[in-house]
Amino acid sequence: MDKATLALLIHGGTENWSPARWKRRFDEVCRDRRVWLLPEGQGDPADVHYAAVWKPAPGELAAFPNLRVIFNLGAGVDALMADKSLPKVPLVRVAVGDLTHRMTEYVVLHVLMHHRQELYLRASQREKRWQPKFQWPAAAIGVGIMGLGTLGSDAADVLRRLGFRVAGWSNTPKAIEGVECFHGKEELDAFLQRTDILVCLLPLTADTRHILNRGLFAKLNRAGPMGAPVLINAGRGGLQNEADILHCLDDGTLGAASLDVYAVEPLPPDSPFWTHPKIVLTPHNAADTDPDEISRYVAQQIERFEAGGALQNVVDPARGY
Ligand code: NDP
Ligand code: OXD
Repeated sequence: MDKATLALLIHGGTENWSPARWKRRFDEVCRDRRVWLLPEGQGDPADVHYAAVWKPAPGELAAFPNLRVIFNLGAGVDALMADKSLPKVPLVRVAVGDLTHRMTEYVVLHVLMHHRQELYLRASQREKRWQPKFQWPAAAIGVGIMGLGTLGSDAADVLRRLGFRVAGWSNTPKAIEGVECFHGKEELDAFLQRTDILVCLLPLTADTRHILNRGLFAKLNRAGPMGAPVLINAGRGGLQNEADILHCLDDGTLGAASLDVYAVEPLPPDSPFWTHPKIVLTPHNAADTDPDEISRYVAQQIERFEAGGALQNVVDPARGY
């Protein structure tokens, strides 16, 4: 056990974030390394060189004076970026095929659900109503993906292959086969105007907070076969103005919404989102990080780093993602 210690700080609170389960996986892939599950910690904080974390409390990581790398056990690092005392060491995030494909499943599921009028059809079934409506083809629908990074670009490619007219919006210019690419604030309106189903896979940063608001929804295409545009947000709750979503669903600016993330999580029991007939809600599980896959990913990165190699998927603190 002469290798530097890895500390686990996991505060998810749901089944996938069971700290004991993550500890077992890390013990298996780091056999010759001490793995401490904190805060039950046992040793000297100075021994900790690596930390693998999910939603650590602000200030928690500052307790390790010899930290070399922080591994975030998810893709989004907004919670860590908000910690003013975060040690100034490389922060590595998750960008792996397993997580990406889970998110693409979620996005495709929800795009198809709205495109194929599932809310109407399920209500018809409950009411024993045999009244099919006209079903338009996928090519009639413009899907616009905010965020063309690891997750957005994969979802865009699969949706394009299903026949949707796919566009994406990012910070910097992109070229993706068959996807109309927009970037920067100047091109946001043009992107929105051709979008019937808006999918948000942005990171939460100072620039993107509350970007999903009434002003933005009002610029989406209203002339498509769906009648009113649809919002799908699996990025972060802080990206959305929740009062605006409710108003826009109620006055018809939006036709429906699929939401996976919320300003406050777990979503409080008195949130109107739970029972809103135009909202399809999931409990922040669009794309779970799998303990088997991600413990291996972290262990491999540490081995490579200790052998003098470069870390992968390092966050740029200036951009915040
Ligand atoms: P990436 O960093 O790979 O991609 C982020 C994309 O957003 C990039 O294309 C980037 O542009 C774009 N972007 C960032 N800021 C802006 C801006 N101000 N204006 C325009 N575009 C912007 O992240 P991932 O794709 O891996 O993940 C995206 C987010 O998904 C995560 O941050 C996380 O919040 C969320 N997530 C949610 C999960 C869930 O279960 N609900 C699971 C996993 C992730 P550019 O390429 O030019 O830099
Ligand atoms: C993530 C998430 O960021 O699960 O990976 O939200």
